[in-house]
Amino acid sequence: MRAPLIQILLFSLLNSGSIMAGLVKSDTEDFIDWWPHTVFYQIYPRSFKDSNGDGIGDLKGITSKLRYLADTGITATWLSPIFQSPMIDFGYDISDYKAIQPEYGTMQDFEELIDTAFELGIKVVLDFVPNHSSDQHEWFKKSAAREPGYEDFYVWHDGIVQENGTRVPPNNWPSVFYGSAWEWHEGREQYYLHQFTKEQPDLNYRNPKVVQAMDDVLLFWLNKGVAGFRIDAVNHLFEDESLKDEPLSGKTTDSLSYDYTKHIYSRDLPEVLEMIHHWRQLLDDFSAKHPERPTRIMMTEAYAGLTQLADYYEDSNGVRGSHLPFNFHFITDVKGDSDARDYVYNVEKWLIYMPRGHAANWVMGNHDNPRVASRFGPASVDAMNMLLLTLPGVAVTYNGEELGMVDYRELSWEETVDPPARNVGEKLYQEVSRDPVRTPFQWNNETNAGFSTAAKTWLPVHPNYLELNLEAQKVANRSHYQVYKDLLELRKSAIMRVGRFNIEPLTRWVFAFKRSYPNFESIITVINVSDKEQLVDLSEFLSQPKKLVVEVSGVDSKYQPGQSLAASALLLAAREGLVCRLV
Ligand SMILES: *[C@@H]1O[C@H](CO)[C@@H](O)[C@H](O)[C@H]1NC(C)=O
Ligand SMILES: *[C@@H]1O[C@H](CO)[C@@H](O)[C@H](O)[C@H]1NC(C)=O
Ligand SMILES: *[C@@H]1O[C@H](CO)[C@@H](O)[C@H](O)[C@H]1NC(C)=O
Ligand SMILES: CC(=O)N[C@H]1CO[C@H](CO)[C@@H](O)[C@@H]1O
Ligand SMILES: CC(=O)N[C@H]1CO[C@H](CO)[C@@H](O)[C@@H]1O
Ligand SMILES: [Ca+2]
Ligand SMILES: [Ca+2]
Repeated sequence: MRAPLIQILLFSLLNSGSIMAGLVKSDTEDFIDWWPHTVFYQIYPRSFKDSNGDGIGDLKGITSKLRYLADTGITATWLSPIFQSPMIDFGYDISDYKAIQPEYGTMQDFEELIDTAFELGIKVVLDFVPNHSSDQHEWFKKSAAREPGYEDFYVWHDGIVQENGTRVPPNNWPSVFYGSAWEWHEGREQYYLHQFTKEQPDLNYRNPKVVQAMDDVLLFWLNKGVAGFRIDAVNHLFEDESLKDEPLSGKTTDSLSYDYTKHIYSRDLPEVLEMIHHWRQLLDDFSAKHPERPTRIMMTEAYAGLTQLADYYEDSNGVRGSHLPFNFHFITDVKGDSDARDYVYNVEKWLIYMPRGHAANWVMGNHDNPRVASRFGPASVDAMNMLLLTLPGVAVTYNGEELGMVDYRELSWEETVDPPARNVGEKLYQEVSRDPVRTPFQWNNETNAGFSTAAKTWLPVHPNYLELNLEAQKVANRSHYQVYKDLLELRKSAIMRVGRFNIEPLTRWVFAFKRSYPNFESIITVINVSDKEQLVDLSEFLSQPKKLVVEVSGVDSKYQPGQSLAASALLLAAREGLVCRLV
């Protein structure tokens, strides 16, 4: 029933030559491909499910929960790093790109994960961390020892000797995680660059051998059946060869803080785009060679400007790059006190900058940022999931957001393990720690929320798990989880895939958007981002004064699915969202 409807819509679309904002497709194949309308569910492996009772999540644990993803209606997942690592930055410091971290399992466990995912119709995307390896990687050890072929695998420099004989780093660049971005290496007697922790030396992408070695890594995992990669910190790949001092930002006098300089020589260099194009080509070539398999895709992580992110999609010469440059605006540009205009502006600006023929994407959370319930307040959980899941294009959900999990802000200094938090010390750790958003997934009300049978888990479980857990939300009549699931069900309808899109602020605090297509019932999402009840008139927005029928309502809503509403006077509770069908 679903596929033919899409074909009909598609056919009429192509014939009318019309173009829809958000999910515009000039090209039929892309349009019906698996990825432009998918929800990507981010799994943070360390905290998802522990299968062997050591207090640390693992691959067998993930495999055992893939059925949960499928039951929820999730068809794609991206996994934070699962590769061999000393775990200084919890897997973002890789010591062997082709091996599984032993505490997470074996290569066989990974193959079983892929097979099970395949059976359940779930695509698996891996995290690719190209900017830096671990200092425990063979390449770094060889490079430090100046072994032939590896001398220039990393960014090395003698440093500068001052008049009184003191040696200092080549420039003033600070690391993202606090402190100088340069570390003296006793063995090689040179400084090496590290944009993150000192245990994460930056690879040198000006060396073709590094590019080759990384291509090899990508092909290795593609051959294992992964659907693509999410590329970490991509805008940090290149540094200006002059290694000049960066101008000061004026934001802080602390020369060790990342905010100290304007990162004009260490971030967002034009060469980044060339690398993205190179990897896109590799993926496209692989996809072309394996037409029986799904298209292999690339998602990129960069907190960068709109113009740049738009160029990642496709540059001014029409060269395609990242399928999905992550759109973090709901994390960075709207806050608990944002009004309706801020939301509308954030949606519109992405659609305006995104080149035509691409899929929009919306990221609501990840393992680096506070959770929705903590950023916007627990009352906003359903409305934010409605926003995320009814906008056109791809949605990215961080694990636990379907339950409305809350940051565990009360973690003590002793319990804190996140490197940037440890770096800034006991007084300031709470301001930067990412541990509160990484606590174990809350499956049920048993020991450790059903995450693990261990006496102690790697991060403590949030004590609210007795009430807030999946099992409870499954049996409850209404819950965040059920709202989430209903929204995924609604996404399956053709209108959500191809419907034209428009969005408007109705009042200072309420905005609405609509997916519509001639002869189909439109879907309307209305959201009140204020802390007070709001009365709105939707008639003008809807243009035809028809009847609204509730499709999905929040946990505390007085409206029930199926209930009819008058468009001219709709009362929304504080932070309420509502998804309706226009009949
Ligand atoms: C050398 O000079 C720098 C300032 O240029 C100063 O920070 C450093 O402490 C001096 N070192 C010695 C050994 O005097
Ligand atoms: C634990 O969860 C189960 C299933 O949701 C429920 O039946 C039981 O009452 C809960 N027990 C406690 C102590 O909350
Ligand atoms: C679900 O709703 C029914 C009827 O409205 C009620 O009797 C029942 O107690 C509710 N169950 C829970 C778990 O709230
Ligand atoms: C969102 C995200 O994945 N952030 C990562 C960016 O890269 C650094 C270093 O690899 C990680 O620490 C972050 O978690
Ligand atoms: C009129 C009104 O509702 N104002 C409040 C709406 O919610 C925001 C965000 O919480 C408050 O700042 C306003 O005072
Ligand atoms: Ca384990
Ligand atoms: Ca770099």
